[in-house]
Amino acid sequence: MRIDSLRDWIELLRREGELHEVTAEVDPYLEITEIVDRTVKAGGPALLFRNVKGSSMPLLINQFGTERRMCLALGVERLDEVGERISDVLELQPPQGLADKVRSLGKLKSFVDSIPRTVRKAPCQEVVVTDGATLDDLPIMTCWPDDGGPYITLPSVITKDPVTGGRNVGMYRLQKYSSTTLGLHWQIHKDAAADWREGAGRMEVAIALGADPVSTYSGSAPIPKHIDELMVAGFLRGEPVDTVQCVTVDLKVPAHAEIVLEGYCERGELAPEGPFGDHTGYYTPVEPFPVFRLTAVTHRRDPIYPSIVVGVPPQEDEWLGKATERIFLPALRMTLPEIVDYDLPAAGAFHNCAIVSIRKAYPGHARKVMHAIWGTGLLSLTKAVVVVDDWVDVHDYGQVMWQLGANVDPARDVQLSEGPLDHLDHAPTRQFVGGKIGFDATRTWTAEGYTREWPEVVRMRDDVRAAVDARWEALGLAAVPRPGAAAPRRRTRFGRRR
Ligand SMILES: Cc1cc2nc3c(=O)[nH]c(=O)nc-3n(C[C@H](O)[C@H](O)[C@H](O)COP(=O)(O)O)c2cc1C
Ligand SMILES: [Mn+2]
Repeated sequence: MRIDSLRDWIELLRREGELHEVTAEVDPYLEITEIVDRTVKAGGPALLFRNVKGSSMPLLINQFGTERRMCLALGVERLDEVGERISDVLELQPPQGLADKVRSLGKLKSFVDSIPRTVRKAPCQEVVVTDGATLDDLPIMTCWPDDGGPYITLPSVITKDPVTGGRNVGMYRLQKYSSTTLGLHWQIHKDAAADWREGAGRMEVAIALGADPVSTYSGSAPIPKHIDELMVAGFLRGEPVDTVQCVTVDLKVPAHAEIVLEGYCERGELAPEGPFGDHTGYYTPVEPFPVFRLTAVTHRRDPIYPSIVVGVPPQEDEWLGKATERIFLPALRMTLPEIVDYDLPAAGAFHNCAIVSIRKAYPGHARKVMHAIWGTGLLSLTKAVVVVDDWVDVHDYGQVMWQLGANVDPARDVQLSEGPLDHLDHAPTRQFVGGKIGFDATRTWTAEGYTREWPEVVRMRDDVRAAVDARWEALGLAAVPRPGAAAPRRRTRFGRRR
């Protein structure tokens, strides 16, 4: 089924038993957060609140809160499938024979077909309000007790590069200052912040709320600046995203969005933004950010408002982050083919830790990979890198701890460095810069100075395992789940069918 809009998506969630509707009145001030926090941590359904105090709009939340729903949104069985489709295109070789040419054309076509279309008439403009446009009709949540105010938490913030004219879509939270102004929390390393720095004077901004789930997701993905997130969304959907020209600004927005906020900010005008209970699990402090001034609100008839809560992990954003981790593995392998797999623990807020398994081929290889991670896109903000051998399951944190404990000599295997850190990281003494640490938990080679014999992992012989397999039922052990392997073997959590 094609999911062109948030409504299609809600229908799909309902049919799949993944949606719970709440008709009782709920308060967008703290109460929804408490309900959602419990629901997310219990692996519960998406929630559609029909009756939000102070607003006539229903509020959708927890749409991405489980692996299954993230897969449903992307139309895949496993998150790795998406990466595989991308690597198909990335690894496109000059075609050899005719059959090869046809196949390559198919792959290229799927790329060309990803380019957003422009439509004249769009659902998101069924209702257009310019005079007297206000944010007061939206059920904007105040998530945590010490938050600086209500925040729009799941927006697609659309801006244009002042030099190239290229579009950017970013998921940046927006603090409600007044009926017509918002704080634009694009952090220093993000693309919209670059759009802001590189120009002068007024900068137009459009904010889409409630786009189709893939377009929404794309705003959270660390896509290189010169690539339009909506094109990536089109590729992931297998269907281009329809866009429409805004009414009061020169920007195009997803045509099927529920609500669009049009406006601008003036370069040079900043206002205090924060505090906000963030995905680090801590409040981020008050800092100056640009001010969005509303010029129009357009929306569908009976719009639905989308929201998300972040806070002490795990939260709903875990699965947006995991989708990104899986989708970007092939791109990472383009420059680092030695990487077998990687894992960014959600509990490490994604940027605090990366576990990487590699096919080690030469002395010092693990350190090369650490430095590469510290030099790649937004991954460069990673604080700790753990490198393990190819057979280790990076998603099995028990196995990773085992390797760290068993293989690391802190006098030899720790690499300290320095570099940029995440905008939200409160640990470094100075904001934005600080230390990096790498752990080489791979087997140490003689060529790396190891003077003893590195021991073998304790593994059962294959013939014994096969014999026990054959006897399992006869031993009356049918009810005991058969372990995948007695010896460490790769088991990809994201490769499991559900
Ligand atoms: C729920 C959620 C909220 C986010 N809030 C912010 C934010 O307020 N500011 C920010 O700079 N990044 C935020 N991010 C991360 C960005 O969306 C992400 O870094 C994305 O790559 C930014 O787009 P860009 O690469 O085009 O700048 C958030 C991500 C998620 C999943
Ligand atoms: Mn971008």
